[in-house]
Formats: sequence, structure tokens, C-alpha cells
Amino acid sequence: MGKALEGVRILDMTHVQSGPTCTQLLAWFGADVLKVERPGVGDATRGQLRDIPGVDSLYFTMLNHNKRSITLNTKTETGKAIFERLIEECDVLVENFAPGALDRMGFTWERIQEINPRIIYASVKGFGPGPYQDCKVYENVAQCTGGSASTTGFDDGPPLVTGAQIGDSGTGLHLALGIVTALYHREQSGRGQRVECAMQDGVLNLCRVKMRDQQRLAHGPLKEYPQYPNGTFGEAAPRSGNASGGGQPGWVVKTKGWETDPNAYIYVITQAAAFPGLARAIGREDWLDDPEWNTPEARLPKLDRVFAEIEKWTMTKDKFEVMEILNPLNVPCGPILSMKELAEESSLRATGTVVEVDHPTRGSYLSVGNPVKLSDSPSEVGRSPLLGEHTSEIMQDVLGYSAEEIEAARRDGAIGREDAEQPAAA
Ligand code: CAO
Repeated sequence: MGKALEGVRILDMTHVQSGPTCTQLLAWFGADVLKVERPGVGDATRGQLRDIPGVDSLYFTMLNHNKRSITLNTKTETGKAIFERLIEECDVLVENFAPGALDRMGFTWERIQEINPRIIYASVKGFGPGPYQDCKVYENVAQCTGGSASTTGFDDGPPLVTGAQIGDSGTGLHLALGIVTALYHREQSGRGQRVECAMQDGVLNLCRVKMRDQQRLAHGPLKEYPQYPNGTFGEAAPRSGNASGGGQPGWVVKTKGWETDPNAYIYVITQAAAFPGLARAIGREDWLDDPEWNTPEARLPKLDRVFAEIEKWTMTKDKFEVMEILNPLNVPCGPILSMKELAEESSLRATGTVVEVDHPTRGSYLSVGNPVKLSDSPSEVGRSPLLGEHTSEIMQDVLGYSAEEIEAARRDGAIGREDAEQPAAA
């Protein structure tokens, strides 16, 4: 059976994380992704956070699976001509340069449409139109400006960023949906269109429930927040520690070994329907007949004491034992799994969500595969390309250049030499 996006060709001008996440997803679904990189330089992440000298970093190899790499200097005359040919041959152009970079190269949306009216032109920027539209943005800047940081952390501490890359990978995901939507629309209209997603907007979309709480605040205190009833609320939706954010109270509690293991914790949700089972499991069946404890309303003002009692019990078991006891009682709970535990988890290996991939200079490396599974369309996770590995192949097979023309473009400095492309060890 064919891959879902087979036949779709992507002109991938992305770098760092947000854009590459988007094109990697499309590549996993079968699109032919041609990653354009500057000759001799390439995506900066190839050399960042290197664990092995002279070898593409995991930062790069884990964000650029299944792509082909062509080196091209789009600021030379020959380079511009080759770039125009690429625009002609591709269905989608994706970029996440600093604002205006593609325009400065001479490729405005108007010009791109002239070259190929069917092309979809997709961009990630830090901000949409407005006071900050010209700013460069990285992950944590987006988390701070998109509402995540102001609502993450404890009430008495500073704002916190999260390890989940909601600014970069989150926006890449949003953009991928925009691209597939525009491809679908092109089926009827015959025309491409501009697809844009700002990182601030992507993060805010993921913080939707906090905008909900901001408006609820005007009508009284947020009762599911730990500030209720003893703390105070200000004008903005506050940080809520580990509170669940939904209608069901939840918190992180310690488990056996917490003194030395930073991940010996479990998240427990005290859903009303499952509360009797939970109370019995932790040895507090006395709560069930006590009006001080036996309704959600009675427990709400003293949730800290409820979780303190639960924790006394969870501290006597490891997190997996707690999970095994509470799940059959329909008590939703989640052990805090470390990256080490996730890397070793056999069920994630079995589904291909965690994969081992072979790489010519790195050897075998571990990666996160495609988390989205389609029943009829297979998705394989291949390695990332070496810098310029497919320059001649793309010039010849996709663009139809002859061997002499390719050599001439090399002499002009428009494309790089495959054998001399690897960036110097950082
Ligand atoms: N040939 C010739 N020139 C090239 C080229 C190529 N193949 N590829 C890139 N360049 C040029 C660009 O045209 C640009 O030149 P000008 O400044 O003269 O216009 C230059 O390289 C630098 O590109 P850049 O501005 O994108 O890179 P940067 O390091 O200055 O900024 C970043 C990086 C990420 C801050 C910026 O790209 C950005 O804000 N992107 C949008 C938001 C985003 O995606 N951020 C998330 C990144 S992941 O954390």
C-alpha cells in the first residue's frame, strides 16, 4: 500500500526546530522532502550540541528524518535560477527564516506565485502582524509570549518554561495541518495559497484552557486552583502548580524512593466516581461516611490534605505498583516516566514511536518516530541526510540538469561539492 503523501514534493527551506518538525512529519507520511541548505554550512543544528566530534548532532538527526539534502546558495545568480526550477517542480515551499529573508533573496509571495501558481507557501514566524512582527524568536521566547510561562510553575515561584517544545515542535505541527489543508483545497481550486503560523499564536492555541480561566476569573475564584480558598487571586489567570486544570482534582505525589530518585512520583486524579475505591485503597474508608470528606464539594477546600493522605500511602509503594493497584479501581494516574524509562519502554519500540535508526557516520541512534498512525498508509522512519548528499541526484532527476550544467553550477559556487560538504567539528 502506498504512503499517504506519496507524490507530494516539498521544497524545504527550514532550519533549527520549528520548520524541520513540520517537514519531517510530511516526510514520514511519504512526501519527497528536498532540504535546501547553504553550501559548506548547512542547518546550524548539524553542529549544535554535538555528542560525537565531526558527526551530525542528534539535534539535527532527530528532526530531519526521511529528507534529501541539496546545498544551494540562493544569493548567487545561478543559485536563484536553480531555486526557480525547484519552485516550479515542488508542491509546497516551507520556510522559517527570520522575517523578510526570502523577500530579500528576491522571492516574494507574488514572485513565487508567478513561477508556480499551484505552489503552497508555508511559513513559521515568531509573531504575526503587529508590534513584534520583525523579531527573531526561539522556543522559550514563544513559550513566554504565548501564555505558557505565565501559567506554568507554582504560585509562589517564578514563571517556568516546559521541556515540551510547544513553541517549535508545536508550531511545526500546526503548520503541517495548514499545509495538508491547503493541499486538499488545491484539489478543487487548482491554486496554491499562503499558510502562516506564528509561534506566539501556536502556543496560545495550546494554552486555550488558560484563556478560558482568565475569563472565568471575572466571575469569582477558580475553585480547582490550589489558591482556593486560602490564597488570593490577582487580575490574571495564575500559575496552578500541578493542579489538573480540568474539573477533576489531581496532584503529583511522592512514591517509594523519592529521596534519591527525582522521578519517583505519580500523578493521581481523584475523580468523584472513583473516590470510594481510592479511599479504601489508601486505608481511609472512614472518609466515606464522613460529611466532612464524602462529597467533592466538602473535599474541595482541603484538597491539600486529601493529597497528603494519598501520598502517605503512595510513599510505601513504587510508582508502577501504585499504577497497578489504582488502575483497576478506575483511578486515573500517571507515573512520572523519565526519558531513560521511555527510551527503554518495549511497547513504544513495538509501535515504532521509539525507533533505532542507522546512520553512516554516527552508527545506530535512537529517535522518536511518527506518533500518528494511519491504518492503510505505512510510515517508515529513515535516517537524516548528510549535508548535500543528494545535490547531484536532485539536480539531475528532479530538475533535469545535465552533468556539465551541474559541474558549471559547482564552479559558480551555486551548489556545493558532495565530498567536501561535511561541516567542521564544532
Ligand atoms: N543560501 C543563501 N543564503 C541563505 C540560505 C541559502 N541556502 N539559507 C539561508 N540564507 C540566509 C538568509 O537569507 C538570511 O540572510 P539575510 O539575513 O541577508 O536575509 C541568513 O541566511 C540568515 O537566516 P535567518 O535570519 O533565518 O537565520 P538567523 O540565524 O539570523 O535566525 C532564527 C534564526 C531561528 C531566529 C530566525 O530564522 C527566525 O526567527 N525564524 C522564525 C521563527 C522560528 O522559526 N524560530 C524557531 C527556530 S527553532 O528554535
